[in-house]
Amino acid sequence: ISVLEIDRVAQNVVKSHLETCQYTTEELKRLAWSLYSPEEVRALQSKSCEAMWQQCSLQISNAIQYVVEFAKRIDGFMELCQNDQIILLKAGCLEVLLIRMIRAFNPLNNTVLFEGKFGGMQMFKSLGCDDLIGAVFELGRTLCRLQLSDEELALFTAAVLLSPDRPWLTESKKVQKLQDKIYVALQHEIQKKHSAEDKLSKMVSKLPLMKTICNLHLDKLEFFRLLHPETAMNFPPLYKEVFNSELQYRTGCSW
Ligand code: 4D8
Repeated sequence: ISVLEIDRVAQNVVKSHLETCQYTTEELKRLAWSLYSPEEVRALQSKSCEAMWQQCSLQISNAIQYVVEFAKRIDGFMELCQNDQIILLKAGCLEVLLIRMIRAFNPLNNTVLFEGKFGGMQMFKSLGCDDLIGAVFELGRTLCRLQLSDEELALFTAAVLLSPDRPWLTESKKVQKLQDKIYVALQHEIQKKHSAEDKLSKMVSKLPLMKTICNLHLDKLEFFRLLHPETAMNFPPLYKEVFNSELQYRTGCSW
C-alpha cells in the first residue's frame, strides 16, 4: 500500500471521529471544572438499583448512536454486508465507548463525565457492580497514561471496530484488509509524533482488559434481567439490540 493511500485512510477515520465524538476537546476542558457535589453524589447513590441501571443504559445507548455514526463514515464499512456490519458493531461498540471514555476521564481526580458533570466511581454504587466499575476506572487510568491524541484515538477505535476475529463474520478477509490499513496508518501517526516506539503495543495490550469488562457487563446485565425483567424490558431499544445475547439479523435496522 502507498503512503498516499495510508494518508487517505487516516484522514477519513480522523474526520469521522471528530464529526461523531459528541464533545470537542475544548468543551471537555471546560466541563472538567464541574464536579458533582457530595450531596449530588449521595443522591445518585441512594437511587434504586433499577433506576440507576435505567439511567446508565440510557447514557450508553446515547453514546452508541455516535459510535454507529462513526462506523458508517469509515470508508469500506458500509460496503460490508449488513450482517457483518451488525456483528462488528454489536461486538465492538462497548470497547469503542471505553476507549472514547478517556476523552471524558480526568485521571487527576479519577472522575468521569456522566450526565454533564464529573464524578468518581462512588456515584455508580447503586448499580451493585463495584467490580465492573472498578475495572472501567482502572482502564481509564491506564489508557490516560498513554496520552493518546485524537488522531490516535480515532485510528485505534476504528481498528478495534474492524476486528476480523469476531465470531460469525462472513467476510472476515475484507474486514482484515480494512483493519490492516488502519493499523498501518496508526503506526504511521504514532511515529509522526515521536512518541514511544512501543506505544502501539501498549495500546493493543489493553484489549484483553476491555474484553474482560465487556464480558463482565454482559454477565451483570444477564443477572439484572433475571432479577428485574420488567425494568430490563424498558431499557432503550438500541441498548437491548446491542447487548441481547441472541444474534439477530434485522432487516428494518434502527441503526
Ligand atoms: O462520550 O456519552 O456522555 C459508562 C457510561 C461515557 C457506564 C459517556 C458512560 C460512558 C461507560 C455510564 C455508565 C462510558 C460519554 C458517559 C456515560 C463514554 C459504566 C461510564 C461518552 C463516552 C464516559 C461521556 C457502567 C457520554 C461502564 C456500566 C453500565 C451498566 C448499565 C451497568
